[in-house]
Amino acid sequence: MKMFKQVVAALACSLAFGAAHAGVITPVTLPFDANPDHQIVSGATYNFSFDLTSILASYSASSSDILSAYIDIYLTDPNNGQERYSISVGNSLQVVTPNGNNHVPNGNTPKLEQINLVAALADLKADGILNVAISSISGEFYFTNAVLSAQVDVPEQENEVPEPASLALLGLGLLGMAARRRG
Ligand SMILES: [Ca+2]
Ligand SMILES: [Ca+2]
Repeated sequence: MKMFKQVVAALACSLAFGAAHAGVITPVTLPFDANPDHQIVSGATYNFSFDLTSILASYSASSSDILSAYIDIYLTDPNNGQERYSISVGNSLQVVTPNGNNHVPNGNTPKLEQINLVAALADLKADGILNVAISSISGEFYFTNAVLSAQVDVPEQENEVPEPASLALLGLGLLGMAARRRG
């Protein structure tokens, strides 16, 4: 029985060592493109989502972490005129509404609205999905595309070959056990 406990202790030590890997910080960029560009008229809302699991299949809130993230949203106003918009990120956890009455410069040169995720970061972390809603308060404009950029801490593969260090620890444990049996 004592010997059994020592073997278990040696194994537990080995396994604990193997599981203590730091994750890998992975920069991720996830594009979303409206093709053709999507016109958002006065009073209308355009909804879309980013889904990190589409490019990080192993992502889960319990095993991964998102250290930081931001989204770039590109808008154009080829029909010109004044317009005001509101962008809701993470189901209204963050809402951005610029000042002024001409939120998108007239013409085909895109306006970049960059939103650093703060309150909405938890929403993205929860399941890897982030909802974005672009609403026109007044006037019309076009949504062209958006990009999610994130620093994700993903775990290493679980089915990797045991590390030499783990095997060495296991070996030491077994040697120690053998020594005790002799002594
Ligand atoms: Ca316009
Ligand atoms: Ca405009």
